[in-house]
Amino acid sequence: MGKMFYLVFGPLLITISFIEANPEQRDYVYYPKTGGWLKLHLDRATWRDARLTCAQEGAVLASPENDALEQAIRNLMSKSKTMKVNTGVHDTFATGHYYSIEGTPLSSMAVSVQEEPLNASRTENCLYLTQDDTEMTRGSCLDALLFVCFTRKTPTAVDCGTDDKGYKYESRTKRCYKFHIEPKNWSEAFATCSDENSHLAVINSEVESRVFQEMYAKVNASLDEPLYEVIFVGFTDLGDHKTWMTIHGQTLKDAGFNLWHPGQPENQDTLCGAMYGVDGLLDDYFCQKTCAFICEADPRNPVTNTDNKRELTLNMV
Ligand SMILES: [Ca+2]
Ligand SMILES: [Ca+2]
Repeated sequence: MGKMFYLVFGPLLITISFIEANPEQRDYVYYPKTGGWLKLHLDRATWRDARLTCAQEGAVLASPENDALEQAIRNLMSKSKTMKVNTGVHDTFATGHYYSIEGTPLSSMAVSVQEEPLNASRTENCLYLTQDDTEMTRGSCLDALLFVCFTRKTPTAVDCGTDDKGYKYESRTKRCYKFHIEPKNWSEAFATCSDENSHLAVINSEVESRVFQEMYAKVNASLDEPLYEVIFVGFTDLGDHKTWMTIHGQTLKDAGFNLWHPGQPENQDTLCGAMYGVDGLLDDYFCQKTCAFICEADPRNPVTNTDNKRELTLNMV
């Protein structure tokens, strides 16, 4: 029976362990103070199933082990108008001895539990967190509730905040970009990025200028017909051919990059912002003419400056 079992189910077991090793963490939100990512599951589950679901995602059923975790859980609850969630705190091992999934005793947690008489059948082995109460409440582990998973692990991919696979994370600037080859005028380029839940790229540093220069060179090398020499980026002239502002209302200097290509700006009928592909320096270009452009997105779970290990991992994605 054992051998037969393996022959039939062996491949399945391998598949399952593969999934566990590669948690799908796209929906996780990074909370810096917790040192990890949290996700509110909007499907109700019993405590057992909730614990299993989190484990399959490489996470644990979240508990308010400290202030940061409690605030993060409550933040997810209030954002989704969730009144009550199950937590990982339970006493299923020994009645009255409450621990989190990770083994932290209730006594050392930031939040206490409501003192109330235990029910006769003593089935309230799980602790719930509710929006209206500062304390946790006892409840049945068999009730199906919403729940939150928590993981300190690095997500398998940075969430660029868009489903568009064309966006790639750039660790040097900690931003996501998509290079659009199809030429569009400046306004169409702006609208295209906006439709993709991003914005026309704004150059905020010499590093970012170099990143765009490299993107231009790489795309250009892959094409049979070379790109035009400039691409649109996110700044315009307010109309006097002197006052250049980014699409976020900053002067170029305040935005962090105001180096012009030699001979630019030319101050004619050229009111839209562009960048020379060859050197990453600024140009003024005709708004109605068409050229390639870059869209820029703010990742939802950016890496922190202090966490070099995490950043190294992300560089390999
Ligand atoms: Ca930028
Ligand atoms: Ca020009």
